[in-house]
Amino acid sequence: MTPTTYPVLSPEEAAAMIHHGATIGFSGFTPAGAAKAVPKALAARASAEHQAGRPFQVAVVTGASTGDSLDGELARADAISWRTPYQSNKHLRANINAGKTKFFDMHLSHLPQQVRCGFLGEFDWAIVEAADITPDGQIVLTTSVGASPTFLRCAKKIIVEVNAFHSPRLRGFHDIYEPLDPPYRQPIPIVRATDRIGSPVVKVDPAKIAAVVYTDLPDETGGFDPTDPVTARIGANVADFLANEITVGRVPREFLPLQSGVGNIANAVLGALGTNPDIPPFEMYSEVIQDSVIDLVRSGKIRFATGTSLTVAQPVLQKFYDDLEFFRPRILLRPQEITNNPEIVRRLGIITINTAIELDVFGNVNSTHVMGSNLMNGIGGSGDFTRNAYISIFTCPSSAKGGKISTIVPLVSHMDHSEHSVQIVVTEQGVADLRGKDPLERARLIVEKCAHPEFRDTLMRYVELTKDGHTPQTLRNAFRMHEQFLKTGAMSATEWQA
Ligand code: 0RQ
Repeated sequence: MTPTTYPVLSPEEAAAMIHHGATIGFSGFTPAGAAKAVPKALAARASAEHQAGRPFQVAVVTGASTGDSLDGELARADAISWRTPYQSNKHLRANINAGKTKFFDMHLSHLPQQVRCGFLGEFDWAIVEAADITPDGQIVLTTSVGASPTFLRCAKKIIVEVNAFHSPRLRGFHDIYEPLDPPYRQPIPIVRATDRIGSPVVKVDPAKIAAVVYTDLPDETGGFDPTDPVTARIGANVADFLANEITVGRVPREFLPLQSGVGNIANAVLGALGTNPDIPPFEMYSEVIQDSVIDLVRSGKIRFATGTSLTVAQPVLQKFYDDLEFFRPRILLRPQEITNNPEIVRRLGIITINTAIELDVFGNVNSTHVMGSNLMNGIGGSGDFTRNAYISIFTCPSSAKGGKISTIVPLVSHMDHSEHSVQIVVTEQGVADLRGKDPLERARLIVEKCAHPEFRDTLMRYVELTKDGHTPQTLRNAFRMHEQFLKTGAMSATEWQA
């Protein structure tokens, strides 16, 4: 429908309305559905202001990571004062690690409530991509929902990028539901992954819409690396583990909904689950719907998939649009507050699969910081799902950086998920089932089953160094492998101090 009632502006005119110091909630959860034209124009404006000797920075809040036109352009223009809750852009990451941009890492399910309750201050603008908008303020979102419903309700003013690249027929692929805040919160009435509880559109006050900007821009999603022997082995190990859980009766025969993280490994794991004949057709209650999910929905292995973003490569999105009516009853996008909601994750009994940067012999996981200091991406939704899982699985290759780093270490250099939330560890070497094990048993199992052979003896010697206490940690040695890497560029030849 033509939004005749709203001012139609160019991206530059829209960006000119935004003042230095503004706090902006942008649509986007991964590059899917991210605002594109206005943030790019805003970056150009910031650069011009800087050249004229004037300060210009804004606070950027999104659903999760975004595309290069948003995080990349604004970071390169040094236009972001602070950023939350997640990012994965190399330029922004560099600014954050150099201390130029303030970043705080948040559980993604927490964000919308914290925005509504004022924890992050007032929001001046919501800048949101839409497939369609009606004169009475009904917005059809595009390939992600993220935190957009909350930004749209809480921000003082709204700019809508109506992107012709996305089909207006996307109406019906979203289930928009915002819970009331405490003390008025009610149970969220989802008891099956397929339940719809909300509205297909976000309804906003039309008076708040300051501009509509017309665009025709693809999502800036990248593809995945082809599966290699290591990621294929990790995928096969996860699939075999889950098939055996069904055989022995710890997972019901009809299976349970799955959550799977983002990235190459997660994509390979889903591919392996799809080809394992002992895994029955299943449902996904996840955060990001990746390429492999679309293939599996088409083949019937995935009966239904719900997430907060549809993050797929362009050819895959094109095929999805070409066959929209096939996918309509099978794919549903929800706010991140609902996909990642602990209440629902626990109720549905979700099996969660996420990736670690490193994990320690006792089962603590670091998902976010390299060598304890440098931010990679952020915790994302991994904590929301892991902490509340029916079975929580962490995967990673047993070594990184061409074998110079053991991803299994005595003590994680930064902790995101504690041993209490981590049940199964999977590398290409094998599977460590930590359920019902004490710290020493866990340590022996992780080293024996999951460590790279190059580091296995060294790690086992660490585990056996001390018999003191409940958790056999020796503090003087706990970061020796990290120190060895920082000193020599490799963790091999680490010696333990007696
Ligand atoms: O570096 O990019 O320079 O090659 O980390 O590692 O092996 O390609 O794995 O793409 O699956 O990402 C944990 C980062 C894994 C991701 C992480 C280096 C490695 C490489 C990437 P290069 P891989 P993936 C819900 C789930 C947190 C959020 C989350 C992530 C790069 O999965 O961000 O779980 N997770 N969300 O070389 C030094 C180590 C390393 C290391 C890996 N021990 N030391 N570098 N790398 N291990 C979804 C959302 O929340 C959106």
